[in-house]
Amino acid sequence: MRIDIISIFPQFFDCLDVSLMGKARSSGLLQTHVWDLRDWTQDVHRTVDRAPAGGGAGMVMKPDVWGKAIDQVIEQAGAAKTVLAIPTPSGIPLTQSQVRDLAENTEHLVVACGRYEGIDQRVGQYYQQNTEVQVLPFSLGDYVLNGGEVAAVALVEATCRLLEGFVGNPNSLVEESYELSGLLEYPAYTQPATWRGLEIPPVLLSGDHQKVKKWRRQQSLMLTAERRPDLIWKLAPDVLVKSDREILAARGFLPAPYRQQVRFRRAQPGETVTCSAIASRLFPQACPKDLPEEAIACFIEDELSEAAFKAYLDDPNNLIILVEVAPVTQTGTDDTAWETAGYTLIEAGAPGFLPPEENLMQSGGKNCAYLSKCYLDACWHGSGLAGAMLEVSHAYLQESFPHLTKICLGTNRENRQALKFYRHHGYRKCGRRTFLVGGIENLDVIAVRDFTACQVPSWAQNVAQ
Ligand code: 6GU
Repeated sequence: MRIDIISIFPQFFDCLDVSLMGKARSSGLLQTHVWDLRDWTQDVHRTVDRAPAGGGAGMVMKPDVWGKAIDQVIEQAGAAKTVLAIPTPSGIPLTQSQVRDLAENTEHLVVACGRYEGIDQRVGQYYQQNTEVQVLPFSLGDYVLNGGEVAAVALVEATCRLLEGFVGNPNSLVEESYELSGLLEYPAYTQPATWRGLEIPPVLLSGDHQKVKKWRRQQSLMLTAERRPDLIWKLAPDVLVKSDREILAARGFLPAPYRQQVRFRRAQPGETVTCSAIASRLFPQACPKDLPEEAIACFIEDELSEAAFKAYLDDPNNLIILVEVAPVTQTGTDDTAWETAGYTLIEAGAPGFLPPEENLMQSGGKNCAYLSKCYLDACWHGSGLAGAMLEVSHAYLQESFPHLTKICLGTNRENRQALKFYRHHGYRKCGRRTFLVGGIENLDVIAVRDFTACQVPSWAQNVAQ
């Protein structure tokens, strides 16, 4: 690749001689030429700028000087096609895919570095008319530099490192941020294991490659959600697996194809209407197909009424977590637009708490909370939201009742989907019970999760609203 850089500060580009850039140049992979724009002036003052037409502050670079300079470097290079890159804060933000396209498809690159208030508009316009030239006005980001020189160096370095044979180990390119995954890169560590009281995360020293891989993926997702939510919304649906979606949902994101924000919060005393409404709406969705409607209606009236939820909410040993979703089109400032999509109810309590029912007590033992309810609107099945809701509920439980080391639940033994879900989230079968819905006996499996053996994942923690 040949690169011509035209600037009124040619010394600025001495930096291209150092490090890898210098190596690529001496190896012939890259030819760079730096030109002083003033060499194309004809007056004694070597003038390159004039006052802006129409008045105003600053100076504008003259098109006649630029035209001669650009014509000459294009002619000298003799390439079939030239990309004319013009750094400007009003340009298109430079991206990795644009830079990759340049590295792969460009024989000749000219960078025209403007200073002051920019280059006369007609320069870009003129070369755009030329089919052998592609004009690329680009910006590094939403801030203003004094001139295009820094941006030119950024463009050249980002492009050149992608040239075949430039980087020693081509693998070091593929795992990077923005490449392939669309996520930011996970954090890196090296020896010493302890530095100024800070440890390398133990998983990285465990030698368990599967665990390391999982941890890094989790870090990438959490970092991207935190720093670059715009990238989360741009993710293609097929780059995310269920566990990725659970992590993102816990951090407030339901990416494509859903494209909605989500939040979790503990229901407050007094929210009886909200709780009763969501519980009554979701209970029928989760019932076995053959359960009579009257039995379901009866259960809702008795157990999921506002009065029932008043009793739940008034007891500080209960924890109700609400899941609320909002369309991504609104900013989330309008509180009324968030809709309840699911909830959990956990019964916990004083040291040595035992789950309420006789057979649950025997199965779970002491220091065991009871996941009494866990419901999510069926429209979210497959979105990762259920897993997020469950783990976030576990995290709230641990935060509020740290003495409880276990949690148990009962679920219909015919409900394969639920059984698989709970098993995946660390619950293990430990008994049976009969569960009455409107006087009809249902056979339940009892399962327990031990937090000492299966910790609450870090991604589910600190998501409190
Ligand atoms: Cl390309 N030029 C200038 N002058 N300022 C910038 C920029 C470019 N990108 C961000 N700020």
